[in-house]
Amino acid sequence: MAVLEQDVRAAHEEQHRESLVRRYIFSQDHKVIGIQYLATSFLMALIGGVLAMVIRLELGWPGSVINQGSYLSTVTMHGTIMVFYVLSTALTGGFGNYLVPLQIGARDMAFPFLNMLSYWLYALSLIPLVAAFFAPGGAPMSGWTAYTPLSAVPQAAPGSGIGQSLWLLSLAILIVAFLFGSLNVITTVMQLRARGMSMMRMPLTVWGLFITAILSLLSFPVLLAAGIMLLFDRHLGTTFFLPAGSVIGGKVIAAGGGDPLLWQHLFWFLGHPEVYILILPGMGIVSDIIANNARKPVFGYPVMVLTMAVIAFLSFLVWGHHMFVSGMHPMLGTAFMATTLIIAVPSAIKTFNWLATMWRGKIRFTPQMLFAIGFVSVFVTGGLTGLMLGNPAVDMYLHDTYFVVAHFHFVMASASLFGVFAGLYHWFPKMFGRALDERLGRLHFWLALPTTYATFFPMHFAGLAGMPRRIYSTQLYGYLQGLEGLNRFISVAAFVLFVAHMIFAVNVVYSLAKGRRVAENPWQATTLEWTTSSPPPHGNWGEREVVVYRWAYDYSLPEAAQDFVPQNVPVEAPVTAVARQAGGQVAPATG
Ligand code: HEM
Ligand SMILES: [Cu+2]
Repeated sequence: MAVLEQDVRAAHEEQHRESLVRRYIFSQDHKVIGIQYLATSFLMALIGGVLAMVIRLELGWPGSVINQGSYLSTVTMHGTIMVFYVLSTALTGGFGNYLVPLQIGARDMAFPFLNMLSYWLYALSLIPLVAAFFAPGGAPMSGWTAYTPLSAVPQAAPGSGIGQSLWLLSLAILIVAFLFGSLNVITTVMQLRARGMSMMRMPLTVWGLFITAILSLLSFPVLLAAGIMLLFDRHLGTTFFLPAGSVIGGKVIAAGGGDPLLWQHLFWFLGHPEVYILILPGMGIVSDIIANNARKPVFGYPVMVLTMAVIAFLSFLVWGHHMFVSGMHPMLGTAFMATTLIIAVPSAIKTFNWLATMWRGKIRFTPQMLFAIGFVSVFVTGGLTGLMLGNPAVDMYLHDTYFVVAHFHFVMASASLFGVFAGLYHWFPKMFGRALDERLGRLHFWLALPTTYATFFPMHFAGLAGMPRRIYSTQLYGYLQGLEGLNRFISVAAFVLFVAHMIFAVNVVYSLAKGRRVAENPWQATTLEWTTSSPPPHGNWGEREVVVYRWAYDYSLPEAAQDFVPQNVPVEAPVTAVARQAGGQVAPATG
């Protein structure tokens, strides 16, 4: 007996010695991993943001900073970093990890070790990515879409050498991280929901992250396979993407039988679902924040779930709208037009429901609510130009112009970034026990919203005037020279936008140290994460067993004592029990 006890104590002490590293670095706690994902994503956002500033300096003042080659590398790395290493990771890795177990009443993810591995693969993928900047020939120049043959033939451009291989290696590692993460989210939602938490009682945030995980699991392997095939083309002599008789730099390349269009098909088969991977979590987050701040149930909850599922399904059938000018048969173009335009229907229904949720609500204009409303605004703005681009006859003229750049910076870049900010203002208090400063938050929003429009809206005009994307100067062609003023205006707006987002960084540092301390439920919200301490303990719920009795949107029930009833309050409970069960601060009864 004594020996056994000693063993147990020794093991316990060993755990304590390890605990600092185990708890904060190689942690298997979903909350720590979520915060690690968020923090790393923000570090990457800083790099991506600085690259954007370099791009705008060059376009505002042509010839001032970089040459044509490094301009292409800058654009490529900016797009790659922002799409894959900032927005995807912050939303699925960050919020996915932090929120899914807490909102369904689980103690952790289904596979904590796989979860830790997922984060560390992401961290590992950053090494080849950053190394690409320093490779001989520099970073790749083929854009975030890595179109072949530019990305397939090492001698095609300076950045097509080692830089491109490092880029592919990095992305392959990151995709494995995404796949581990998606498997975890799907299994956790299917298997670890608390008693009473039926699927149709889950908050829309969880629905958004769950559907996104399914989407990732089905689409990312295609890009992984394509990336490996491209690495084979580059290093092992295959020619999947290289046609016979290609001439590069005056020399015929020894290659035969491949097709560069194959890459476009494989890339966009992932690529379009990927843009929805970036928007669906935001849609869920924003739905919950709007309900919480309007003090009303989400309008049309089952329809909100259904439309997310429909959007996800349709997103596999539209990839050809990125290839209208690739010489596809007009009948095929028409088919892709039809599927593309049909996606507008569920998107419009969602927008209607967000507005209906706010309609006649007692709206609190907290920073998270402002960013949620901003999300709806920029999403609609970008969605409308999507409808235009979805027509092949229009897209013939607008493809590869700044009009497309405007479209996806509204609907993808700005919308999902606003979703991330809304989520951070909302859940920061849960993560750290202190709220972000509201005045700084409002300043952040009121500076960011107009400058987002001032930056990206004029790009429509540049596009209509024929300005191609990925061009490093307005001085190259006579017909572009009239666009110098417009571009300078865009650049100045972009600099202010950068400053606006820097206010957020200041707010984070300030609030971590000095922010208002909050109890369990500062926003008087209904979902489960607000029924445990801020931050929640390891295991989330202590000794308590979580039981769910109602959906996530019991706001302003006429018979309740206050204007919200948390999900763990029994339906037949007397009103006084509501306050006790809810824990934390409970609002005084209103009217
Ligand atoms: C919800 C979010 C959406 C996101 C995140 C998104 C994202 C994007 C991105 C990133 C591109 C640029 C691809 C590139 O050339 O590099 C793009 C292009 C395009 N988008 Fe969207 N989009 C969204 C919604 C829509 C909608 C609702 C439609 C149509 C109804 C649409 C139609 C198009 C079309 C046709 C193109 C191709 C334009 C071209 O390259 O010429 N998008 N979108
Ligand atoms: Cu698309």
